[in-house]
Amino acid sequence: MTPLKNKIIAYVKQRNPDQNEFLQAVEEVVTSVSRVLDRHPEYDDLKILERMIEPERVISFRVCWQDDKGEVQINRGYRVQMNSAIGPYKGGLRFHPSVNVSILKFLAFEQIFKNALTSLPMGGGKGGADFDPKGKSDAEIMRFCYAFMQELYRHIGDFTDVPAGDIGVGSREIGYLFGMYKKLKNEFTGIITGKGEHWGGSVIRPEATGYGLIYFACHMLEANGESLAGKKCLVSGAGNVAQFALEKIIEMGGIPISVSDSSGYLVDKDGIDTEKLDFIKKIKNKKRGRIEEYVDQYPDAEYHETDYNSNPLWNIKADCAFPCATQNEIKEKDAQNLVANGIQLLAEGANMPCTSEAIGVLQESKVLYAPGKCANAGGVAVSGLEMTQNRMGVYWNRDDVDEKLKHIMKNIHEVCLKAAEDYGVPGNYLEGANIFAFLKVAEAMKAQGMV
Ligand code: NDP
Ligand code: 2IT
Repeated sequence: MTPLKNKIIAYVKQRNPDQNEFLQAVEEVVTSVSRVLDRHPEYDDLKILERMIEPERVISFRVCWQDDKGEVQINRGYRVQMNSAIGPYKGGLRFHPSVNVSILKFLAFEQIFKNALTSLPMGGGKGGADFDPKGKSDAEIMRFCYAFMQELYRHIGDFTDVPAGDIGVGSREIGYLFGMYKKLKNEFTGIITGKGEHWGGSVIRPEATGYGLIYFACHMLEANGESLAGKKCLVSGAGNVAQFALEKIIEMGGIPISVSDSSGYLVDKDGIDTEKLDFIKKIKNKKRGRIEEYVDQYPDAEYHETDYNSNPLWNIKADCAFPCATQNEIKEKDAQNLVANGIQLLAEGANMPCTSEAIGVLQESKVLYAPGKCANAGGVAVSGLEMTQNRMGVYWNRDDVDEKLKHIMKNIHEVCLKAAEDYGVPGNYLEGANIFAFLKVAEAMKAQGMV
């Protein structure tokens, strides 16, 4: 390890004991930043990285609500306002029982870099609650969202902090959250993105992360004289990001052969086509049903429960892999399996789905690898476009937004490769993304002084 890496890791460990996910996210960035600091010692003198690692504000609050049986329930709500150097805090809300400060800090830290890459003026933030939406009635979801917003509304605003969705928070939850904000403040402003098309939302926001991921992957392949046509693709997850990644893979002529959820994974060697994808949406979108139900309709497909130590999903022969479920779902052994089966490309739809050991295996084996902060930035990019539309009071149609999304993903691809080239690590998307984004945010922090 370099002296800088040692210093920063020791510092983060000492100040944030037990925050393993946050430490992992920071560790990944430090190597890239040391390359920058060699050329820009002024950022070291100003302790820019140390400042980026310290959230500007962490808000933690009680969320008290009543379930359908009349019982009182208590959850923990959070908002991590990480960095506002280049714009208002921006990032999703996650409702999942695993949510804690370490996970939200890792997500908020990644979001600083991702948002900087979009070329739009957005700072980094993330929030959520340790609430489990699984098995909850619609009325319970509504009461929880209302209770959550009754505290969060004090801390957000269209020029302060603009949340959106993430795991467990989709269009239904955004509707309830926005409704309560509007009632409390008596104003209709763009304080959250992912709204419905007819009440301030942007078309293509639901599709944007999955579509953007596949646009990005196509650029990676194109840069290597290849295309997605005819390529077999492994996809994990079956939620928002996975569904629209599948849709775009099919449109681009690729052949998706898997999906998964927190119970298990499904392989359909004949390929998942549009009709089968519609069935997946039917299973997952209303009631968060189990992906296992797919085999009732398509008995040639195989369903298996997941083994968390080494997930057999990643041991299926394919050309491209798109993890779209959650953090650390691809471990070292999974990456070794992917490589042994000749995988060409892995682009992250989820945030930090590969452990650092897994990334090491992919990079050593020269697999085309793109981290979430560049490959899944399409979602927050269209959120940024939604903010612009809200402020201007305009409506952009599907073609307008899709064109802008394509342009943004192409630009991210270019700036990552250029930064990687400039800093002597050609073709390395991870280094390129970190270097480009760090430079941009660091320059803004330097200009704004010691705030
Ligand atoms: P959804 O809640 O819509 O879907 C999540 C999917 O992943 C579900 O299939 C879920 O299974 C599965 N999953 C969740 N947690 C686990 C777990 N611990 N183990 C195994 N499977 C799990 O979320 P999204 O699709 O929105 O988010 C997926 C990933 O993409 C996350 O990492 C998120 O941070 C990232 N992301 C999302 C963006 C967005 O715009 N929504 C933007 C950029 C990144 P089950 O149904 O059983 O819960
Ligand atoms: O991880 C992410 O980029 C998101 N969950 C989307 C954030 C947003 O503000 O649209």
